Order: sequence, then C-alpha cells, then structure tokens
Amino acid sequence: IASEETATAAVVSDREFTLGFSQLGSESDWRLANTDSVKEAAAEAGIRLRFDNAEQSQTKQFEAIRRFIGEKVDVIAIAPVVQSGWEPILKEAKQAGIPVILSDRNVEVSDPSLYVTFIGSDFTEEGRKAGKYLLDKTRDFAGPVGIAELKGTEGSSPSIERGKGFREIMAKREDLVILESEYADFTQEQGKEAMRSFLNKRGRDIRVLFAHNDDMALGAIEAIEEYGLEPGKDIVIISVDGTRKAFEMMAEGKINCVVECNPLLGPNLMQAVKELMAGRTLPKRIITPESVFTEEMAEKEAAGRKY
Ligand code: GYE
Repeated sequence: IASEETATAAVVSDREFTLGFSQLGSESDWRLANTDSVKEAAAEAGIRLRFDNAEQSQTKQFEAIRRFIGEKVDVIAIAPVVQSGWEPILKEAKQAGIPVILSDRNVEVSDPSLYVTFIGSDFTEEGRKAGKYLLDKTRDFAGPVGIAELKGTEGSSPSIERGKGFREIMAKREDLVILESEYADFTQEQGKEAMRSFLNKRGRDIRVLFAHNDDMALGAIEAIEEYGLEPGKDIVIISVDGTRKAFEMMAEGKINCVVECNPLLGPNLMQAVKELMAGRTLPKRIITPESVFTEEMAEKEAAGRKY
C-alpha cells in the first residue's frame, strides 16, 4: 500500500502543466535569446508550452491571451510590449482562475493582485549604471557635452525606466545636455535611421550616444561610420543588453560600455510556474542580477557570451 501511495503522489506532482506564453515580439537579439531560453527551459522542466509572438502589437497579445484562457492553460506568462492598458485582459484571466506571471517587462495596474509576480531586470538601475559610466567617461571633456539618446519602444517599461535612471544621474552635472532623443523601437534599422537624422541635424556636437539596447547601438554605429566619424572615439557609445555582437563591437573599440540586461529568464519562469502549481507563494518581484562591462573586459567576455 505504501508504495502505491508513493506512486500516486508521484503521478500527481508530475502532471504536465500547460503554460501559455505571450511573447511581445522578435525585435532584437535580446528577444531571440529570451524566446530560446523560455522554450528550452519549458522542455527541460516538462512544461507544455503554448507560445505566441505578438510582433510588437499589444492587440495581438490580447488575442493570444484570450486564446490561452479559452484553452484553459494552467498559467499564463506575459512579456508586455507596453506598460499601460492591461487591466481588462488581466481581469479576464483572473475571472477564469488562471494565474498570470509577468516576464521581462512590467505593467502599470492599480490592482497588483492581477498578477502573481514580475520576473525581470531593474531597468531604472540599468539606466543609472549607464549614467554613472557617462559621468566617469566625460569627466575631462570640455563642456557642454552633447548627448543623443535612442529610446526603445514608446510606453515600454525598459524604455521609460532606463531613460529615468540615466537622467537621474545625469542631473548631477550641468554640462551634460541631451540634444536629441527619439524612439527607435529597439531595432537596428530604426536605430540607424534615427542616428542618421541626429547627425544630419547636430553633426559633431553629438559627443555621446546612449542607446537603450544593443541592436539600436549597432544600427547607430553604421550611421556614424557612414557619416565619416569613428564610433567609440568621436562619439562615446553606451548601450544596454550585452549581446555577443555588442561585445565584439566593444572589443573593436566601437562601443565603450554595455550595461548588462539578462534575457535568460526561462529557468526562473519555469521554477515560478512549478512553485505556483505546487501551491507555494511567490515573491511579488524576482530581480535578475546584472553587471556592467567596459572596453577593457570586452575581448575576454565576448567569447563566453551565451546570446
Ligand atoms: O533590452 C531589448 C528588447 O524588454 C529588456 O527589449 C527588454 C528589452 C531589451 O528589445 O533589446
């Protein structure tokens, strides 16, 4: 009897859970690494995954989430493209009794019980780290120091918070001036386009570029070279994410500083799903630890990057 009981218990705890994951898009190398991480971790954890790519459209995310609710998945995870507008759909999930985990980006809701936990980076801190590098690097520059900013997706939590953290630190010095700031949707193409127009307007007055992600920085590097300037020398480049391509550029001296943002959230997410299914209480916030890398470390680090 004892062994039969154990067998039953094992069957119950090994029941295959279904996770519906609404991925916001495939706009960057960070995102591709994030998607791979989620898929791999689900397979490893024995969790059935319903995956949807919303191609940067919140409406498509709503549609996917409604499908997941219809399919009666056990848990829904969302990487929300923008911060606002989530209350109604989160209420639908709640009414259906399906717990929601936020992954990567945050939402703005008045009722925090609409989601279980938010797993992802501290974007404000990332912005502050970028700002601190800026202070060090430009310490001896004759002012004013003109800065260009490539923002990510309008209304997205990483873009809002990175911008905020950066400005918080920047405010410590009056000679630092943001000359241009545009949304470029976290993509290389738009990063290049926006940087080209910044240069056409401001030319050499731009001494520093703060790009909210690596893909936009890579696009900007192309624009800077086409304009006839040297990225990393004529224009200091500070970026966020830490993709292999960015590390390679940093090893060549074309990017000066990369603030790390870790996309490998899959294992944490699956752990959270399992704990939730086992009836445990999760912390409201799960933050991923991250570093800052500069040129001196680029070559050594580039080889070991997983994304
Ligand atoms: O920095 C960027 C991606 O939400 C943290 O989205 C993520 C950001 C990441 O497109 O590369």
